[in-house]
Amino acid sequence: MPGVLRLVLGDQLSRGLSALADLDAEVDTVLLVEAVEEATYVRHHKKKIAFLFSAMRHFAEALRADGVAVDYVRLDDPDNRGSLRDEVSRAVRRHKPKRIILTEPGEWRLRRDMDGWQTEMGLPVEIRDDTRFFVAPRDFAAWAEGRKSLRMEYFYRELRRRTGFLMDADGQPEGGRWNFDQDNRKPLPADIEVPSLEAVEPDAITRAVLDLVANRFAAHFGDLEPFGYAVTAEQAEAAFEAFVRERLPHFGDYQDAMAVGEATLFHSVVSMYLNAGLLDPHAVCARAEKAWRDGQAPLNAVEGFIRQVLGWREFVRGLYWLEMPDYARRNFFHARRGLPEFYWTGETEMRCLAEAIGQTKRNAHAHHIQRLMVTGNFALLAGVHPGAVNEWYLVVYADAYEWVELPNVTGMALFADGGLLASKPYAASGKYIARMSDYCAHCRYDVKRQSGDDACPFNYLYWDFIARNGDKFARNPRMKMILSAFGKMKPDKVAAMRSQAKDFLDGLKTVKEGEWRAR
Ligand code: FAD
Ligand code: DLZ
Ligand code: SF4
Repeated sequence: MPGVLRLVLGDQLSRGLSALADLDAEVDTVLLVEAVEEATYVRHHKKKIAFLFSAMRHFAEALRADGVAVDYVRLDDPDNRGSLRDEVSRAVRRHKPKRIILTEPGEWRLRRDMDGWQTEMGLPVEIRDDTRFFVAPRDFAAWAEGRKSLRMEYFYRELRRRTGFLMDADGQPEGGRWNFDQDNRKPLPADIEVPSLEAVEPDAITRAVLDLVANRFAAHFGDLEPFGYAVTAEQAEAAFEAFVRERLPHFGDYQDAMAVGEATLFHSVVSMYLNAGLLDPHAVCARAEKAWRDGQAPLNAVEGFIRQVLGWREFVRGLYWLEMPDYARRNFFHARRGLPEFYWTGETEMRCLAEAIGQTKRNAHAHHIQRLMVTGNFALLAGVHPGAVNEWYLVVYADAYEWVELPNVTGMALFADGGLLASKPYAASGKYIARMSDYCAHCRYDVKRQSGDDACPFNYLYWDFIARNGDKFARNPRMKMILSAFGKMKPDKVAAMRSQAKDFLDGLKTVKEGEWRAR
């Protein structure tokens, strides 16, 4: 009897996936494909490819152990034609299924491609909602309908009410407030001990994948080894438990802090597991809430964590599907510059950037404030083309898929959507970085100086950015104070900063526009 061919993508490694919901192990086949096209449509970080391939292979093994028929196409299979579409087509010829079932993918380009599959394959293709998220794209669209502006905070409150997370018996937010962000901006005390992340020892499956990636993707960005990420749901759950035990209690307080040599501080480092399906967003929110109810972590930490997963993660996904495909072309400030070469090498005298990029190269991870206020902020101030910035972020992070990467870069870091996601640009001078980190104390530049040889580039670039773009946010009430401070500056001071900004930007070695498109 012909069964169903069920496709599972590399970022859909969940046993509860909608495409597997009514699996009949007697007749159905689950298909997983290592597709060179998925690994190279942007040239993903080596560690990201290794993480996904190893997690895919482990997922396939676990299904097989449960008696499920799995057809797993390896990258080095001589018959592998390299794209998901061609491999599904080939699998249809092998298995002659009655239909194909899959869960909607996380990227628009693939979703559009799938529109043609039914005709091409000549059999029904059923695309199911991705029920691992709290909100379906159509429900987000209904929420957004008719609203003048879309703000995460209101969306988040609705989800708190709907899910009951951190709500009291009277339907009010626990602690009397929806949001404890004000309490979550402490710089790191010098004497605090930061727990280290435990690495998972690569097993035989991971070692084979590491060899494959070393051979096939040697020219891609990033360090492949040491590799210590979790590659199974059980390992990811253990990593999350370690976070709850050791780092969640301080997560809120030091959420925005940065420190030399400290890659992850009190962050969870679970985004790659959540996005690939090894962890379940409902379960991690429930576990974090339990930690608060059991007295293991304070409310500001737990609310902060739940807000990221329930609020931001869902909000950016809703916005992505609402605004695509136009969203990928937004460029509010008409930024044109190529990406500075140091984004690919980490070689810069600016310590904050060297730290964030060096870490990214080693770990395929950097935490939120580094992504937003260091690499993102610099790209915003320097006027780098959003296409080039988006490509970099999509390549370098193990958690990056366009549904989550694009709104964070285009909307949050670059304000390239003109304020759809953020109410004002997250532009900042070196003062912010000095307040939230010890980077400046270890930098050749002087964060207190605004012009002159040793002046921190973030300072004069910031005021040059305000001078260049002030007219574009003149009516934004949240920019009023800055514009007024700028208006009061002495003209010769402004001229000195702008001239230094021009020299600095002219001297930047960049990857030219066009070149990044070809990568
Ligand atoms: P934690 O700080 O411990 O936060 C907990 C979880 O909340 C994360 O694992 C993540 O799932 C979720 N989360 C937190 N902030 C966001 C956010 N703004 N949007 C969506 N989810 C969020 N996150 C990605 O998952 N993929 C990306 O490609 C990505 N690109 C980003 C690019 C820029 C410019 C910025 C500013 C942020 C980006 N983020 C992205 C969001 C955030 O930086 C990462 O989710 C976070 O740093 C991952 O580390 P963590 O697991 O330790 O997070
Ligand atoms: C990111 C990625 C990579 C590197 N490789 C594969 C792959 O070989 N096979 C696969 O099914 N998925 C892969 N992925 C994840 C897909 O790119 C992802 O499913 C889409 O971008 C949609 O989110
Ligand atoms: Fe970065 Fe400026 Fe501080 Fe140096 S002085 S670390 S460039 S903010």
